[in-house]
Amino acid sequence: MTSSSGKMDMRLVLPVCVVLLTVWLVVPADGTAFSCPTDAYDVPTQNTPPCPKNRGKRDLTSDIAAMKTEVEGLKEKVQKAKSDNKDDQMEMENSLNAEKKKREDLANQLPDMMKKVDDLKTAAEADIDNLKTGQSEALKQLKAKLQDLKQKVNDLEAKVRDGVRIGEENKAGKDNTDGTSKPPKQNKPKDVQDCAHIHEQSSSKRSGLYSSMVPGVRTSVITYCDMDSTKEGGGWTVIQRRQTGDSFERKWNEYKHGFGDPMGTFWWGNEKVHQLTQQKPYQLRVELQNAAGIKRVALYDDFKLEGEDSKYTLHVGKYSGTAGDALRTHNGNKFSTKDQDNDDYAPSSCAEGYKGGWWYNDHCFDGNLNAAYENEATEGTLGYWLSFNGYKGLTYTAMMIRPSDYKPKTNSTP
Ligand SMILES: [Ca+2]
Repeated sequence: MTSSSGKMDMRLVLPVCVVLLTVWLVVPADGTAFSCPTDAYDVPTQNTPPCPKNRGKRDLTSDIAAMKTEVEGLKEKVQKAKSDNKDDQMEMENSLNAEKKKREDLANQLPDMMKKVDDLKTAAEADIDNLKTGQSEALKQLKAKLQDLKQKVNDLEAKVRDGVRIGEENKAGKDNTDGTSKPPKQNKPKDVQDCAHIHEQSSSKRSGLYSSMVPGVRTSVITYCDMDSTKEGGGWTVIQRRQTGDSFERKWNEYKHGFGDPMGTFWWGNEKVHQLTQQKPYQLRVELQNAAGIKRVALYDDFKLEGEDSKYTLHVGKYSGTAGDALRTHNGNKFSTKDQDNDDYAPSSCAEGYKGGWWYNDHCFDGNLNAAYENEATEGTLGYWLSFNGYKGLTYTAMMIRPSDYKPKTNSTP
């Protein structure tokens, strides 16, 4: 706009200048036509304007030449203005064209970009689908395994409930009067309180796993029953056995509920023992064997564990047997584990030091069947019974309980 209006102004300047100059030369100040003499200069009258001194024909020619020069200058300026304007216009056009091209390029690229975005989206969706499928497959497999496991557990429970003996098959010959291995009778399924109850039903029952119901314990309990008639007639509920080096360095809750394999090395569980022994008086039978193969037994009347509130405090009554009374100094002691030091030994935790839960006393123990013995490779590693084997490790230990008043029926087995 500015450039255009400048152009217009410059076009008007030339003619206007010519007119003004002519008027200035020709028209007197009062507006009447007047021409000065060319050769002589008259004294001006009142009514005639003074003519410029020495203003002759030559002067006029000179003025016209100057004016021409000025007009030429103006022309040049106009030309330049035109040229500048043209340059501006061209620059603007170039700029517009560049912008237009940029937009066109972008517009051309847009479909490609859209396609790339679509491809990425498709790939991401495919990945998500694969992930979902994979997870669902893994979950399915896990569920199938779980179902399989449940079925196995159900089968096992059914077998136990049906009274099918699971272990100790080799003892069958010894238990049968004719020395042959007859299959066990399929006794009616029956939940019982402990192994003495099972034994009471039929003294011909053999040692192995049975399902028993323990008061205060909601589910049935898999229990190893020792029915060996040479052990005061049998009917023993086994609560501890060590015949392998499996660790007994366990926490409170493991000792509370039990751990291990009832057919092999295991701890039945303090809570179950408490629940049984608070019903009526029980007796305890301890079996020991050392590295030399020597076997010893310790029997205790009035065996009882108090409840968890009392830290399963141990009670043992009168001792009898061949191993010596190593539990005497533990009578009245609380149970301790590596995570619960309830012992009477102030300097440290006996359970931690000897790597097993027990009813530790003020000098840790005299008998401790859950300790780990690691000093001499020539000895056993399964706990101590000082009155039998001193500070040498044992090779086999077992603890079993039975109601004190249980009288096994006379068995016809020789
Ligand atoms: Ca302590």
